[in-house]
Amino acid sequence: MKAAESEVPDAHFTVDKQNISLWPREPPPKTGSPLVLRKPCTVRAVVIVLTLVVLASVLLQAILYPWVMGALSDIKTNAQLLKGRVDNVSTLSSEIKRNRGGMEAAGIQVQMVNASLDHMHSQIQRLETDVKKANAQIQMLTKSWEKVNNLNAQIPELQRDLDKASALNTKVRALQSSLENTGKLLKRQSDILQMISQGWKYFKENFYYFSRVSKTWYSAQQFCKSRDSHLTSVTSESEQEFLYKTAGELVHWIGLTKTGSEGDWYWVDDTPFDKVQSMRFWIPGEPNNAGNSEHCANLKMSSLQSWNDASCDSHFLFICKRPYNPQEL
Ligand SMILES: [Ca+2]
Repeated sequence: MKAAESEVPDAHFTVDKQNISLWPREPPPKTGSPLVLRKPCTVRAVVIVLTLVVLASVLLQAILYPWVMGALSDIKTNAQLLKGRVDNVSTLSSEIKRNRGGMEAAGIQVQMVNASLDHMHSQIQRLETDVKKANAQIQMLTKSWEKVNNLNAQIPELQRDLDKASALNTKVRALQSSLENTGKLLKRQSDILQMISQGWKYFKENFYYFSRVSKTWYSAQQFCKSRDSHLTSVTSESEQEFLYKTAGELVHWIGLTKTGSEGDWYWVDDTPFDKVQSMRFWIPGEPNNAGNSEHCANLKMSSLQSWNDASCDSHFLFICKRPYNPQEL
């Protein structure tokens, strides 16, 4: 090649008046020289072609470069977009993975929710059953309430009947009490009549028996005891009056005696002897304990002052006294 370059002079290029010339490094030949025009046409054509090629190449470069650069820029942009999309796809993939885990958890929760829904459904069915039962009970209660209302309406009338019944009951009790009292009175009358028929006399809740035979004081007391009584005691002026009037003018033993020749007087039926109150019933001057042997008392006079002390062995009529006791008769 170097040898070829050394042998072939450098060519120069110029454009003169629409004529393109190619010549060696030496100064260019003067125009209009007939010697230069003699170079072979082939070389000139080649040079022209080459020049055209170079020009075309330059023009192409000038034309294509911006397009290529733009294309490259677009490619870069597309590549960046692609990279971004790839990144997005990667992000989406990771998100999908995370969402998949979330979906699984959500699936479990959905199952749990389904189980809860089933449970709630069964509870709702039970509640429906309970509500039906409650409705049935409400209907029964309503019917019962209607019955109660009907009864309530009858209450005033029943109250009036009850008041009447109460008043009647009060009357019945009064009648019953009256009847009981009447029964007691009848029994009392019957008892008294029975005792009177046996020779007893009745005075202020006591029966008195006036004997028809004479006895000593002791024998008389024994007789009275055999008939559930004692020789009589005297505890009031009215009783004294009843006794002496019934006895008439006849002497009767009464139940007053002494514990001894010098003892105190006492009633044989255990009635307490009131010495002071009894002073008014003695005959004036009595008791004189004549012969120091008068230790029993009798009813001697037909007056309030009628008592006399006499010998207990003397024989006189006597008076027995028996309190009226409905339980004993
Ligand atoms: Ca006397």
